[in-house]
Amino acid sequence: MKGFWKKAVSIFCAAIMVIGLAAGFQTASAAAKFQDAKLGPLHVKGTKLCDKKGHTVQLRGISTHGLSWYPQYVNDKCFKELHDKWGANVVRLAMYTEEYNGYCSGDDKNRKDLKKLVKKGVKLADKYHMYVIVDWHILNDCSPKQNQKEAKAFFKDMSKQLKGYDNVLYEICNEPNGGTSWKDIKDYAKSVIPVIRKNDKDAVIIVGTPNWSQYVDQAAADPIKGKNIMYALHFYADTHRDDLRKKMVDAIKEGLPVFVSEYGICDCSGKGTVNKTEADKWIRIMDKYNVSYVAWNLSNKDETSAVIKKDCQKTSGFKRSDLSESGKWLYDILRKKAGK
Ligand code: IDC
Repeated sequence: MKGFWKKAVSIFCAAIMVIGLAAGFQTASAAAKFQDAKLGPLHVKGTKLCDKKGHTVQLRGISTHGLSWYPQYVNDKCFKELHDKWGANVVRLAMYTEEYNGYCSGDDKNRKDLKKLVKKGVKLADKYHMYVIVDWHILNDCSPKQNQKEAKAFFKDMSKQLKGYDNVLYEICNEPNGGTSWKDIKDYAKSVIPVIRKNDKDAVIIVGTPNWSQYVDQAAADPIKGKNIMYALHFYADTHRDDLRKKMVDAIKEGLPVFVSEYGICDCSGKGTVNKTEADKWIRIMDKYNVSYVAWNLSNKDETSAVIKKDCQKTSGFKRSDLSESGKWLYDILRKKAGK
């Protein structure tokens, strides 16, 4: 009798384990499917980003550092891991225009290499079911008008080369600054957007706003005509707090589709204290309004915004112990949001 009960109990336990494992597996694969099911062309409806069925989509992911600077992270294993393990559904390819061998300051070979790298990034993102932002990363060149001619040529060629990739969003000027007016940005956007539209009539295009992509109120007061246009708001949680959050919410309430195409949880120098309390306030409010958010930055640079520790030379296969404080925070947030 004793033996019978022992056997019965162990069979029962084994059955429970099998059911548990199957349920766990199902949840994981359901979450993965949920993420992937969102791929396909996106469009903007009101203030929201939507998939082809009209369902609201929230993109959450990470931005590369400057592509010339840290090209090594644009690799197959790393992108696979960002999707499968981190739960990212978007990667931003930040291509500086001026700094560090930027697209406009470097030579012809550099320009060719950068275009190749952008294309590689788009293909890898596509392979691993992620959206991808092609970012014309102006910064030292305060006004997008400074390199407008080069921008037009770049977007003309890239949108032609990337024809047929439904996963591409174009960010046409990272952060206008140095007193650049909304009028100047609008003029620039009006000359660059048609160039992209010629090859990709429906792609979502993100436009930077004055004062390092913070004055979304100015864009809300005078938006650009045309469809599938979103407006960038960038924040660094230890610097930008209630005031900028209010600016974002007010702009959305006025009907502006806002996209947080870059943020950090440290201060605006990309360094300094990691402020998780303020970061979590940002996440809550962005989630509430379904705003997409992309974290700065995928590198091991010695700065708190970098997600990889400075002494880690790996370019994939990251362990938790390889991640910086902001890296661990991001990893946990992205996984949680993706249901992993
Ligand atoms: C910073 C990088 C840093 C680099 C610098 C170049 O983190 O390694 O030396 O650019 O000027 C932005 C910009 C982004 C900045 C980031 C942090 O879009 O390029 O990256 N930041 O300063 N806007 C607000 C903060």
